[in-house]
Amino acid sequence: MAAAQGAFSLREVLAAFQACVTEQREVLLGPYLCGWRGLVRFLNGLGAIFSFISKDAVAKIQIMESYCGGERREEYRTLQAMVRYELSGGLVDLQRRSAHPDSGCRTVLRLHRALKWLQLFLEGLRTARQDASTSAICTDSYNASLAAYHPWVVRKAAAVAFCALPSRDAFLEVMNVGGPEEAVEMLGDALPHIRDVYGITQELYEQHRLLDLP
Ligand code: 1PZ
Repeated sequence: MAAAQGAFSLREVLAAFQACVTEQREVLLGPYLCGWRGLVRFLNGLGAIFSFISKDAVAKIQIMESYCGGERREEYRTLQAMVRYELSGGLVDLQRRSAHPDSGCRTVLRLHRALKWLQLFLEGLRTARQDASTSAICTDSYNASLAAYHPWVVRKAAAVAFCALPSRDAFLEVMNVGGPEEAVEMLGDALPHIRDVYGITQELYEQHRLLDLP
């Protein structure tokens, strides 16, 4: 597999999520987006069949990067600052997409929902038997998370793409972390940080009633 070549390792990608959380339990958008960039790179290495997924993820990452590098970049340093700034400025469409179709709040919400999929998928991968099917793990994690937010046609396309996933051992190998045991150990180290980022974001969005943004 293409992703197995070169020095690119999922270890560094997942480490970005560890770097997200500050001492004040705020989520830094810089490393958050860096983590997503790395995930997309990894996904692209798995084959062209996943490009409809990575295209959408890239579009969302780009929206966020333009805020983070834009005139109001100070307001987009952390997720907490972003929510405060966008809500107080009336920059979020709460009912339907109209004046602010690409708010940071609604864009991050899509990535946040996908992070739940990632968490479940990596947990599944870590704890599954050696001969387990990656596509089954992926399907289960997707059905338990993101699928609820996707229309039928996207769910169908996702189901087809999942069939193209390699076996668990091959998948652990393309992660480029070392042998399967090392990969499993790395996942064990990385997952608490992903759960943490997810949990903080979920709580923030719950508090501000942002979990259903159109
Ligand atoms: C290793 C296998 C990878 C499987 C990834 C599982 C996720 C499947 C998601 C398929 C959806 C892609 C099509 C785009 C859907 C969009 O409509 C939605 C909602 O956005 P809106 O239309 O409201 O603007 N987009 C999303 O839900 C974001 C999906 C991001 C997925 C990122 C996956 C990263 C994978 C990393 C792999 C290690």
